[in-house]
Amino acid sequence: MNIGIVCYPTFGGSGVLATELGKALSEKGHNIHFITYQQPVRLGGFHTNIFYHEVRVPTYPLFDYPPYETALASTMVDVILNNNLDILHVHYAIPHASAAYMARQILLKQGIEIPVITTLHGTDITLVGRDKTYSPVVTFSMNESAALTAVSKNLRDETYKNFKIEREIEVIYNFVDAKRFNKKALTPFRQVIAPNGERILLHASNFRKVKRVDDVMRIFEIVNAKVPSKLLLVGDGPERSTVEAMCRESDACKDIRFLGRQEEMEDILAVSDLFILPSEYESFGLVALEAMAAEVPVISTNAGGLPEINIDGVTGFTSKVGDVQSMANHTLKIFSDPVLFENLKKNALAQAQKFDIDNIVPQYENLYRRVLEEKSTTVAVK
Ligand code: GMT
Repeated sequence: MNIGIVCYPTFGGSGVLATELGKALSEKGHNIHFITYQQPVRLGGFHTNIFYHEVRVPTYPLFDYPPYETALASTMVDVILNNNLDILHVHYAIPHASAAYMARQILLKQGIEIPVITTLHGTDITLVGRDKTYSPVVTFSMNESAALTAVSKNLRDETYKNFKIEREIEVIYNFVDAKRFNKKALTPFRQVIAPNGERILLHASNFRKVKRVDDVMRIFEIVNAKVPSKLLLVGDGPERSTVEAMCRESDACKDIRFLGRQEEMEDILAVSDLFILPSEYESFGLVALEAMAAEVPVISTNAGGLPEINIDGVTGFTSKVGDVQSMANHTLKIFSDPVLFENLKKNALAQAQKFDIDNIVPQYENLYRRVLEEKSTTVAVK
């Protein structure tokens, strides 16, 4: 199949997932056309059947807000025509689903029908999409998609609750390449970070408010006072300076490293003991799944779709949002009980394997085939 994939190219989970999906589909022989404003971060290297089409947004003094959605829809039209795309799969509803709707309408006038699949990832629904400013357009374009998928049951239910959805939302969970993330730790790397055999805690996010990185700091302070430990903070974003200021005031600061954005998460996970994700909301929590694939148990909240991924007492522990004492207690309990720790690691890997790339990518392929079959039936009836 010739498949167009539209996503945000940045470090966010939706872009990562879309990129990994495109790479996996290309390995299965499909031609993948990424349409986005920048080369997706996880794309890397040269792939014979992956193509990247950059959306350029010409500016003009009149434009206080350059019209990205219009540029995107026009680029979609060009890419579909030039490359004979069979299907367009957009990740993150805003503004990708409405731009795809526009491209589809333009092409219908030329007698070309391109089915659009929209995958909802989280904040497009829970934070941004629910805003009245966006809601009518998001609702309309979701309903107009040939298929609508959500990355967890929680996100599906939230979408039904908050929008007037007139069609089925299918759940296709996010995935991980379990083999790739299951790496052996590089001993010298671990020795540099934790020279005296300290425990290593890890958090990775885009440092937005929803991630509650300040709670990571509070959890670490409690743990660090009892167990020699180090904290690695991966990522960057709006809350980073606040958290760095907190760090400066803390006795634990000497044991904390801000690593900034990192591409090789598997190497960092390989030296980590526990992953901390105290988010206010996660539709899924792809980073938690990547941690599990690296046999790193997860201490998280029970918000959103997290309990679907991190099973309390099995792959890690879940607590109420903001309950830093509970998350710290769980961490200390794990560090004091080697049998529990080993079981959690083993279970985390087994859980990640259920979400392995080889199990999930075929679900998208089946969806594409079904949508294309439905399209040909509709055309035949007409
Ligand atoms: O919050 C982020 O990390 C970014 C955001 C995105 O759109 O890239 O992530 C959302 O999509 C990811 C991939 O499906 C999910 O794993 C994250 O849980 C989800 N974030 C939220 O729901 C806050």
